[in-house]
Amino acid sequence: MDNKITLAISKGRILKDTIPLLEHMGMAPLEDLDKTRKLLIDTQNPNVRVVVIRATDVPTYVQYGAADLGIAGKDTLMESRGEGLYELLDLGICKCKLMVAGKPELAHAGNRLKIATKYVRSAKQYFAQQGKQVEIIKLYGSMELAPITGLADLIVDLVDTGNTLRANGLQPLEHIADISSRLIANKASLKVRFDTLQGIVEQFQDAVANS
Ligand code: PRT
Ligand code: MG
Repeated sequence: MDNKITLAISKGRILKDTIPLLEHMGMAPLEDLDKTRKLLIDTQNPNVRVVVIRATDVPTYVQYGAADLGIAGKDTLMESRGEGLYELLDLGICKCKLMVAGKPELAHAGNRLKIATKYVRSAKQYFAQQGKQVEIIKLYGSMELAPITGLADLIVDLVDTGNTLRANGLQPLEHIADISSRLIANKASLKVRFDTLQGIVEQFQDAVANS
């Protein structure tokens, strides 16, 4: 491995909203990320390259130091243990809310509520704080289907416009957390390469404020 700084970014909407920031910073990827099959991509900054990976893998790459920096949703970070990494900056992109949603009439069912979610850790923590005993059912997608089919009483999912919920006859019920994407760093990298990483963090700050 050479001595470049590696920035891990998750595919999909976070990548899409990160590109303008990278362009502002003179750190745009040198290949069209929609077309290339490469996973390790050089940028306009000769000292920085990016890896584009699944959202849930970003904290893992950064935690183990395979990437020095990463960009991940707060939702993803709340699900990871967060060991070995620092959250440095709120990038203010990909904003949404983590919410309890469902049909209001099922929200207070007398028996132990069944909650379908991809956010097991956040859901457990939230309902424990509420003093509610719930059964968590782990899903990997299409949470909205669970209350409709009777798999669960409620869901915990990300909500932006609320259109997806409405289209499926569901409503946002309780707010758990405000979500946006964060710049994270490997703790050891930050110590060893402080000046270089600090410079990149300042560039991100400037891009967030001015792009
Ligand atoms: O496929 P994969 O599981 O990897 O991810 P994904 O397809 O759910 O989304 P991706 O990878 O493009 O981006 C995921 C990240 O974007 C999340 O971790 C959040 O930090 C952020 N983000 C911001 C969102 C949303 N807004 C969002 N609205 N991620 C997902 N959604 C989904 C939500 O799950 C629901 O299905 O959009 C739907 C709700 O949107 P509205 O506008 O109908 O309310
Ligand atoms: Mg997806």
